[in-house]
Order: sequence, then structure tokens, then C-alpha cells
Amino acid sequence: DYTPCASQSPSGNSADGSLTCSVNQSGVYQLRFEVVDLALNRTQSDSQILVDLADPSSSAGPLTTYQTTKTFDVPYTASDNLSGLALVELWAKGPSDANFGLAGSIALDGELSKSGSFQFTASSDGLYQFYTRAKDKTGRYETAPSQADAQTTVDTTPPEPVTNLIATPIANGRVRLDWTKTTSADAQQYLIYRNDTSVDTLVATLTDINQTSWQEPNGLTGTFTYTIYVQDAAGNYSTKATSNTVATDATPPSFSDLSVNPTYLKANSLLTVQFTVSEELSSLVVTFSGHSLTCTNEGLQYTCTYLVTGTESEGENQIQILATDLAGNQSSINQAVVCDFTAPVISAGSPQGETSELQPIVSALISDSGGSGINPSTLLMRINGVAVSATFDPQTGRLSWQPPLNLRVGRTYYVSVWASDYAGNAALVYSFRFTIVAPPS
Ligand SMILES: [Ca+2]
Ligand SMILES: [Ca+2]
Ligand SMILES: [Ca+2]
Ligand SMILES: [Ca+2]
Repeated sequence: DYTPCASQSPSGNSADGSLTCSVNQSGVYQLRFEVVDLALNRTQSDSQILVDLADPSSSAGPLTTYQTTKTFDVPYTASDNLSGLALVELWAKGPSDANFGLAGSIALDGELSKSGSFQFTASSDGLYQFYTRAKDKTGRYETAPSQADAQTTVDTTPPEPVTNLIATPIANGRVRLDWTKTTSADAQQYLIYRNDTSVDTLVATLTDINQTSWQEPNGLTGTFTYTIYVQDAAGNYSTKATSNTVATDATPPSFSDLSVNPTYLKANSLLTVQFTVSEELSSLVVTFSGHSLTCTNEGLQYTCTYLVTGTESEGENQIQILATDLAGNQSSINQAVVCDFTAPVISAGSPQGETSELQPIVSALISDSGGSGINPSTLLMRINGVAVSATFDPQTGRLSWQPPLNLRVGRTYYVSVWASDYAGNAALVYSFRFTIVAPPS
């Protein structure tokens, strides 16, 4: 039902004027306009009207903490409950502003809700605060908020670079960098890049801007420069500082053409070790059984010698070669040699005295201690001054010979045996004799 809300009693044949109705709720109202003449004829005219009693609402943001460009987008959201949005305004207060000022306005088309963004251009670096105000289609105008909806700091000023960046090769291919720190108070970190001929590699991010040196954690082999960028909190990069070029060496020297002569050593042997190294050395130590060899070199070729005294320990000994390159990288190799100061011993000649065998096996036992062992090429058996082709059994240590023809009955045979070990120690010559007698009949 309709409720009367306003009336007027004009006079005459026509009237102009207006009627005022009050409502206290937003909504769509049906209006019925009735005109009644003096004869009580009624004319009705219906219409409807939308009453919007609520302000629209809107908000600016969100914004990131920093902007690195003067022009950036300020997002907004806006809504209106009934009549819809007519426009939204951006209000801004910059670092040199006493108050918020209108910074932009976007016309809207009656949407009940809308989001979008303003493009804002700051006049200088500093803190910018924002709010929005919306108007609805009825002209209701959102009240300015008591505080900003969003804020951001504009920083378009890159930090100052570090200066005096110097790269210094230190031991084992490592590199130390030294620099003078940035003068920018808003610097937040240093980004250190290592550059070889083709690739820049981020090798460190330092968050202490008072730091003025840094070292490569690992050794490198190659030629490098380093660059440092300073980054501020907003993300601006300084121009780069570039170091001098450094050549580094993390590669230890290597050995080639190693020869050791002789490999079996007796007293008074001259031990000679020869080898070639891959690069210039800062030091070389060659030891044998706790003794140092004396080395000379021609370029990268070394010759080291040691005169064996015979007081070294017998058996296997290690020659150790320890080489250090100019960067301090070390490598070593070992080579075993055998010291043998003890001559073999020959014993147990057989047969001795009288034998009735006409083709006796003639033999002697040869043993060696000290480590090098019997050298078969030194073995010699002579019978009556004539060398025979005796054979040596390394299992039993026996050197033996059997005559291919019968020996002569009644004759005495004189046997001598010679032997040396691999180190060259010669056994005392061993001699014995036997006589062939007639076999018992
Ligand atoms: Ca409204
Ligand atoms: Ca800055
Ligand atoms: Ca090296
Ligand atoms: Ca020996």
C-alpha cells in the first residue's frame, strides 16, 4: 500500500511546485502522484525512485614497501551498496606535502563494485601516502579517512658503488677482495660476482655493509676479475666496481718421467732420482729413509742423489718427493726401493767326500737375507775350473748340475760356486770337492 507522504493545495488551473517526502531507508520507492480537482476527479501518475542513503566506500592499496620508479600504479577497490559508483578519486600526500591533495580521478559507470589502479607519478623520492574517495550515482561522497589507506617509499636513487676494489691472490688459488665501503646510508647488501671470460657468477651476498673484505672459500685455477654491486633496500643497484685481474693456481704440481736408479741398494750405492715437474716450484723436499737427497735442476727437470751409507734399514724404503708450487699447492709421490746390505750365503755343497755315483747331482744351497734376493744371472758353478750350466731352483735355493756323461772313477772333482744378490752384494766363494769311487760289486 501507498502511504501519503506529502500534499499541497494549489489554486487555479495549473500549478508548478515540488513536494518533499522523507524516508529513512535506502531502497526503491514506488511513487504515486495524485492530482484531485475541485470536482474530486483524480488523476494518478506512478513512478519509482531509488533512494540511496549510504556513502560509497573505497580503499587504496596494497602497495609494496618500496618503488624504484617515480611512476607506479596505485591499486584501488571501491563499492557502493545501491546506486552504484560514479567515480573514485586518488588522494596523495608526498614527502614535501603538508596535506593530502587530489592526485587523480577515474569516472565509473555505476558499478556496485570495482577495482583498478591509478597511475601515479611521484615528484621526488620519499614517503607517499594514499587514500581514495568514491562518489556514488546519487552524489554521495565518501568521507576522507582519518589515515592513509596505503603508503610506499619511492627510492629512485641508486646507492654509491664501493671503491678501491682490489683482488689479491692468496695461498692455494684463493682470492681475497678488499674495498672501501659505500657511502650510501641506505645500502643494504653487496653482491659480489666473479667473472671469467664468459660467465659472471654471483659468489657472495654480504648483508653487512661495513664489511670491506671477502675471501673465496675455495681455491681456483684461472684468470678472473671481480665486480661488486651495492643494492639498497628498495632494490636499486649501484654502478659496478671492477677489480684488477688476478691469476690463481689451485692445481698442485704433477710429476712425470720419474726414474729411480738403482732400485736395489747396497752400501755405497749412489741413489739417483730423476723426474720432471709440471710447473715452477717454491720448494722441493726429497727424502729417503729419513735422509734428504741433494737436488739440482735444469728448468723443470730435477736430479736428486743420495749416497747410501749402509746404516739405513734393510728392506723396502720409500723415497718421498714433496713439491710445492708458487701458490703453495703441494703434491707428493712415493717410490719404493730396497736396501740390502747383506751378502748371500752359499752352503751345503753336495756330494762331498767319496761317491760311487757316476753321474752325481752336484749342488749347493744359496740363501740371501736383506731383501733383494738372489740374482740368478750372477750364479756360477765351476768344476775343475770349467763353468757348468747349473740350474737354480728359487723354491729350494739350490743350484745344481748333473754331468751328462759318467765321471771318471778315482778322480777328485773341485767345485766352486759364486752368487750375488740383486743389490750386488757378492757371497764368499764357496768350494768343496768329491771323489768318484768304484761302486760296490
Ligand atoms: Ca551509496
Ligand atoms: Ca636509494
Ligand atoms: Ca699449480
Ligand atoms: Ca742380501
